[in-house]
Amino acid sequence: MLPAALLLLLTAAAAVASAAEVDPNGYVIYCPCMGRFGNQMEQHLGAFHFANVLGRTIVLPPMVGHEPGSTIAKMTAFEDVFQLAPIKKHFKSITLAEFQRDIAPKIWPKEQRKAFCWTPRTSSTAGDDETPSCRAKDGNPFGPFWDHIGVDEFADSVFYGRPTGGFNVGSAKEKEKWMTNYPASSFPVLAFTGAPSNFPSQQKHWHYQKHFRYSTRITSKAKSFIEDRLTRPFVGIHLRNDIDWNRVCEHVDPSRNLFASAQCLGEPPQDVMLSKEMCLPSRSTVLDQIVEVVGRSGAKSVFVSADKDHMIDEINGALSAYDVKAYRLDDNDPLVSLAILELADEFIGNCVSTFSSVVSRSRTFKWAKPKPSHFWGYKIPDTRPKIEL
Ligand code: GFB
Repeated sequence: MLPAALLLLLTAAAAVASAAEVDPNGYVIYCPCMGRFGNQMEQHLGAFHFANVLGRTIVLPPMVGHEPGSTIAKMTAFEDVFQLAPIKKHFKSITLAEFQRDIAPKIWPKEQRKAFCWTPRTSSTAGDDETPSCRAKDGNPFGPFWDHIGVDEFADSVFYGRPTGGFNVGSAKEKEKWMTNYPASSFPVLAFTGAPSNFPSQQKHWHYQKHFRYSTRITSKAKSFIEDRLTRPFVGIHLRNDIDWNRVCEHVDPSRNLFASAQCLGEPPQDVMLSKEMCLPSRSTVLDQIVEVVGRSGAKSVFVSADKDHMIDEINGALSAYDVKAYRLDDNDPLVSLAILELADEFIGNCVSTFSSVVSRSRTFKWAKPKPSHFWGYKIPDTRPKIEL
């Protein structure tokens, strides 16, 4: 038996050895405060790029969840959703827990915590003499997010819009603006009230999706479902048909991209124009396309992911001639659904939805051989010369 004093010494030494070192290039932390999972993924792609270019360490942010009936967002640790190893291999990053334990106490004391936002945020209750502020903790999910990070209040606000022109750091000149205005020596932590990235994500950043691999818990649930319930080859489909989606599709303008529609139309949109049918496909479009893809690919089963109506009976009716059946997850877990969809042999998604775009990007970039993705109501234009008979 080791004497207690020696044991204590060894434990302390082990803790010191595993403590994260301070990065002299500084840190980026941000709230992915807009939208739900798909929207947040769009924000991560640009924000991770931003931190990479500045040479700063990314504090891996929790995913912000909105549960029905709750007015307080629920935070899920990044590492409960994604594996850390592939992320750490490609991005200088640190978990929030490590940042809070090892880094924040050394370089981010309360009186030096500055919130970064584009311009001051006004409030309806503010008087004329109120000091301009990011009001970083006002509202949900902002307040719950920074509470979770351990920030009771910010000591000051920094409005980066004018000095930097934004978070595009593609050119040396753009990067230089950030380096000179906000050097790590005086700004060790850039704490953004919203992600330092464009929304939706830019095509040039889509390849980063390959580093976001779902946690072992999510992946093993997905693989078990595929093994136990589905028969390969299988078609995975995403139906976005809850009531909130109707309102989004009212904004369809054929001449412009909407949300994630660059995933099928390109950036800027090419050839095909965005249509209401692509955003909110009719039941007959959904059934016809499933039958078409099943027939062409020889699929033996269909996995349906939906936020509201899975249409299982209708799909089974349409596929009765093929002896192919449709299946869904009993608990409708969105993350397990995404993991199944990215493993499907064929995928039909919603071109406008960022939930679908997580899948289509994963399918294109995650595997050695890209997997095909199709979209409701979208037909690739036939540019082959017509042969007159
Ligand atoms: O992921 P998301 O940002 O994509 O938000 P969109 C949609 C959310 O709806 C998902 C749920 O994160 C899920 O919580 N959801 C959607 C699903 N499809 C499915 C599904 O197939 N299965 C399950 N289980 N859940 C945008 C929002 O949605 O829609 C915007 O992010 C806004 O903030 C707009 O609300 C109306 O791009 O599809």
